[in-house]
Amino acid sequence: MTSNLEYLEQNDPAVFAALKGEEERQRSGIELIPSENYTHAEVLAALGSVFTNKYSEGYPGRRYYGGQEYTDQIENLARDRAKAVFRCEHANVQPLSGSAMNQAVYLGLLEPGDTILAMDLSHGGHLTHGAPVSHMGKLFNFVRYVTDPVDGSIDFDQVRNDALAHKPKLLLCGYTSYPRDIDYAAFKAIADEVGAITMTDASHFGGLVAGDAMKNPFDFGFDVVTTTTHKSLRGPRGGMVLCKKEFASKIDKSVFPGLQGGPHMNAIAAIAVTLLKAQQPEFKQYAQQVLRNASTLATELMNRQASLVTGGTDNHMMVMNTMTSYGLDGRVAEEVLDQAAITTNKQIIPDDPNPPLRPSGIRIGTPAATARGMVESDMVQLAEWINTCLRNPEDQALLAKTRGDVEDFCRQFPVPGLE
Ligand code: DSN
Repeated sequence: MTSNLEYLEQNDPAVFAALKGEEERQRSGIELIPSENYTHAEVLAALGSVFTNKYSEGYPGRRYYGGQEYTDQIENLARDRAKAVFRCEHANVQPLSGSAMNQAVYLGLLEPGDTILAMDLSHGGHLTHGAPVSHMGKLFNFVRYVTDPVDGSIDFDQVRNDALAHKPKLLLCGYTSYPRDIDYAAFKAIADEVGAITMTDASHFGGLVAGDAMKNPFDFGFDVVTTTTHKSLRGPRGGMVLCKKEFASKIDKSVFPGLQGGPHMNAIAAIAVTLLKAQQPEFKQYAQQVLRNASTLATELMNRQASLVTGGTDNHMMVMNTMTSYGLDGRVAEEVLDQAAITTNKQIIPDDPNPPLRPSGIRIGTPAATARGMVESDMVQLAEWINTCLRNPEDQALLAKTRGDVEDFCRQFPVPGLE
């Protein structure tokens, strides 16, 4: 029988060639962007399934189209598994992305113009946490807290003062580029003092919470947790809003019909699969290994020449100041490492004097490398390559040789979903 991929090869060789090229890129290099990962073969199967053909506006048992007996099963499975994995009362698995899930929370629980207290973009917050260039930054009154210039910790005196002064309706913690864990109890105490809803954007570390390797905000009484499904959770691209029952109806109405139309049922099937995987003992081991690898890589980089924002990591990522470490801006550092088949991403650092496309740092993370089976001893080798390349950015022969070494090394580690 002809497989779907064989049809693609025969009938659209241009797309097929790009797909094969990307497969080989993912196989032969080391993926260190902290928000990327390798998903499971079962997730790829669900994503490429006939669920992509189906419209399912509404929710299980209350749809606007017929033919929903299997989509209802799938969405109920995904919701129930999400509630079990994250120990929460309600789950909405329909958001198409991380931005949509955060927008759904703000638009569902607040009124335009309401105040939200959240982390500043250059200190690690996400665009949807109120960056002035985002629509959310225009629609709501965001007040932004920053981190301590010396140790990178969150200054809770400042957060409390801002909360007392601005009376936010929502207090948001969570990050896209911050290498430390969160003091949920401290955030909750401040929110309670001013009557704010508590929300964590756990997109980066959702998988580490699911795997019990990092703290769960619901254990501290948080109201809402959002997470993308494709980062440390290792699922398809998508988002989830998890919340207490009292917010369930507002959240569901906000996602549909407030913000979105038809959910992507193939992605929801893949989220269900992802959450079954997240309940297995192997996933807990994976989550712990992600943290051990990050800790080792951070230490090994700092033992060489690297300066890391906050002086290390508590989670899966580190933010390297490439200007002070190597005299390179983040764009050049990213390009140098790309030449050696080591993929990172340029990143602004706290109060970065440089613009976002030429920032002062890069982000490095371990979820994808760990998914391939890399362990602490491999992190020592990665640190050595990263340091050597960034010390010698003009040495084309060295970069080419390192690329060969990296590709040989990577052959030992099968890529989930590909092999
Ligand atoms: N793009 C994601 C990240 O890389 O962290 C956040 O949206």
